[in-house]
Amino acid sequence: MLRPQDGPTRERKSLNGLWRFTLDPASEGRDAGWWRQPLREARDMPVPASYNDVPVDAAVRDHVGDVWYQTTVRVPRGWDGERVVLRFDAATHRAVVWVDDIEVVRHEGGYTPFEADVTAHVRAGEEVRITAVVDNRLTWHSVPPGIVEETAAGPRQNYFHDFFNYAGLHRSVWLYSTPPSHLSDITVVTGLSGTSGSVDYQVETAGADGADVRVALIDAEGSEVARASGAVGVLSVPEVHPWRPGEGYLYDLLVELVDGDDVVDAYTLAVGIRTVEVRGTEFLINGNPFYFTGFGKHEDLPVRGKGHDDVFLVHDFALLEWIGANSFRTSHYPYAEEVLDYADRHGIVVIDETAAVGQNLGMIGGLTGRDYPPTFSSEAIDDTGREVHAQAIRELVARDKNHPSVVLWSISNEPEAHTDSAREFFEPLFALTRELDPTRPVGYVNQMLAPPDKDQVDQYADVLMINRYYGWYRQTGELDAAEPELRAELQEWAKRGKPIIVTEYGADTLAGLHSTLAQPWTEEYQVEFLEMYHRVFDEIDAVVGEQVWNFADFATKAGIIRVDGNKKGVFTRDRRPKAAASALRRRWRGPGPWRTDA
Ligand code: BDP
Repeated sequence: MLRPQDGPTRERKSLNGLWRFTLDPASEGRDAGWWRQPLREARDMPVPASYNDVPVDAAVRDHVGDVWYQTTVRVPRGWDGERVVLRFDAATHRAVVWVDDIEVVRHEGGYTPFEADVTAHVRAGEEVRITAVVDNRLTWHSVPPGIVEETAAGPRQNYFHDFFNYAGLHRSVWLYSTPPSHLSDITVVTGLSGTSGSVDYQVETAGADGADVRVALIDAEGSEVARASGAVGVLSVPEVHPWRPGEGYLYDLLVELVDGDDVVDAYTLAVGIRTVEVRGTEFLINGNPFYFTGFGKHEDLPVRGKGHDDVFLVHDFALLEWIGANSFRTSHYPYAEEVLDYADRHGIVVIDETAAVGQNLGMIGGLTGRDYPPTFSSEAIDDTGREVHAQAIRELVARDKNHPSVVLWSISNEPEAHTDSAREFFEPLFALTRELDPTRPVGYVNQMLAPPDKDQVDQYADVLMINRYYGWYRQTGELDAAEPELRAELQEWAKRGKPIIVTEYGADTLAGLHSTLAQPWTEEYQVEFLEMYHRVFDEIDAVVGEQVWNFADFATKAGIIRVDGNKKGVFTRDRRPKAAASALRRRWRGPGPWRTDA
């Protein structure tokens, strides 16, 4: 699926702004056909944003079930004869969309785009009503999973991950045009050999019998460096300027669908020429060992929740640069495509994660004292759940396959991994990911209950991604006791002969809380905690990355171990640095393996 783009043959119109919005607490709207008329008793709701925190209303914040969004849009006069597409960059967690009275698309999964060809339902110059019902319920058949529980006070959403279940239209909505004969997908795979580069490309078209494809590669200075024709081919780039961490050099691949001398459709794709490879315990980018520094992040902001925001996009990347981070993980779901574009342009390396998080009922049962069924079983995440997970992987790879910044797929965060059923669940998902993208390594993020002697899933992973909390959830406040435990476990993992990225380590820290003897929750403790981990990482060659949990404080559901959310941020939720920020900056901007040019 190609993103909407303005170009010589295509136009797009943003539907962002204030939509009409209403809750559907009694789940009446689908039966009553609420899409057929203007929503009754509706209020204004900005798009993109999570709806939860925008009105000051507990019924909205804690709503479980359907909400309805509606707007009208006038199709541009000039689009007569064009193909018209309605696209949602995301609707969390699932949606059905109508244009006037006609259902045009439905989609499962809160963090990947979907679209509908609405040409037959619109007329250039005329207005249409667009209605979307968005359902925030999490079930055993959603990614991530959850359970809706009926209580005397109404339905309650129970879920097993540690961030607030924000929902709504989190990303942009577009109406866009393409010619009826059009380019429908482009895939590139890049290579490097000495001073030359290559771009293997594959172009899909629709309704374009008899038309030809031609492509040209343009460098950042605007000069054409290679051209070819045919829907599949290879472009050779002598004296290539590679994309590399720290320098997001991009070429433009101009793809044209031509009929004789006529350009029927054109699309420009940014291409970074780089390679990724795992060799022994090394993670190589462009053949050079790469050491990941940075964070697990969240899409999380005051008021807008998970709504994409360009101001914080630019600000967060500025903070990454300030602190010397070269990478982040899209914990725990695919981020807005604007984020990946920015990472491409700025040479920031991305571990790209599906929304599979909280697939670990044994752990949750242990924490809550509740009895849950086995995670991967007919009573919880079953074959249907696995197919939903597989589809989430397909949509992630389809969306992000061309981003040079994406170097590693993470197919699940902290799932149960020590059981036979976990092994059986994940084996085909790893195989699927590799089949979809043979060019990038694949991994999953390991949790404490599946140490090296118990993990049954790590055998499928190219890279070991490990989250550990010695000194926080275990040996709380006892860094001297935590350090040997951490060292011993990492040394065990290192024997696997694969690269290790510690994808989470961190301590909740209340900004402004200080103590002379480092105590948990103080800024001093966070600094000493990180320093302890770094001491251990520096001793173990197989550790090729450190991503602190978390970049910034973030919202969670209420809980007795959360004070106004998770406070493991190195920055507060409004992006002020805690003491750990300067400590990390000293390390990551100082000498170390992360400074090697990849
Ligand atoms: C890990 C999870 C992450 C949590 C973190 C924590 O991967 O989502 O927020 O722990 O407890 O288990 O802070």
